[in-house]
Amino acid sequence: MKNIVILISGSGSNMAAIVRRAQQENWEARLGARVAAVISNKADAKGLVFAKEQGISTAVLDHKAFPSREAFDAALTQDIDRHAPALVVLAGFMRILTPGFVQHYAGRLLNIHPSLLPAFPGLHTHERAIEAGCKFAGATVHEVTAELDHGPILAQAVVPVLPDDTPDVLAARVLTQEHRIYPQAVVDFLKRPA
Ligand code: NHR
Ligand code: GAR
Repeated sequence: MKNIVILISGSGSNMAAIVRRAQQENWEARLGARVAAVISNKADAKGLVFAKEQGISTAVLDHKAFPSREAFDAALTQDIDRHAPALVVLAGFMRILTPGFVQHYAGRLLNIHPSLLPAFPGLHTHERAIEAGCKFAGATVHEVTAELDHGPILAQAVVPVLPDDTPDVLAARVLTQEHRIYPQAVVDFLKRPA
């Protein structure tokens, strides 16, 4: 069985979209894959409730309890590797990961970023896209490398930026597309020849 471990920090709607798609398409039988665990760096992440309801193993690892990024990432690696994952999925995970962590999961670590990379890596992407006068925005699924939001692009979706958009309104429009392309990118990854 290919185990998928999903890391979240917040509402976990991308995680939920992946879990639902796995159920609808019976990934266990059809792809030999399952979402084995959901791990959050925030105890109050809403996504944890959904994951528990689905009977998925959950864990919380508070980054503030660790003296350094390296120490947090080492503990996170231990929690993740309990599940011997074929794939680790960042889904609204808000901590930058150290080069050692990224190296450990090289080739099996995906992220979704709420912009059309290479435009607007980092935070506050919707505000920056509106501020720049962009007519289009979107989301990008990419492989995670040590350089933030710069790994190989696997999928993108485009949405218009409308005249009266606020960052929240644009974020919601982008998020709808994220829920479509992220589960598909995971399927595509799982179907890759070993
Ligand atoms: N780590 C590496 N090495 N490479 C990437 O491409 C990564 C990554 C970790 C997370 C997601 C990313 C995004 O899609 C991601 C990609 C957090 C921050 C950030 O600045 C930036 C980008 C992303 C995630 N985080 C602050 C930090 O100090 C904390 C912000 C907060 O807690 O709200 O880690 O956008
Ligand atoms: C998503 O829009 C995701 O692209 C973005 O946060 C949202 C998480 O929503 N990720 C980042 O900004 C990473 N820095 P979700 O928790 O409902 O999936």
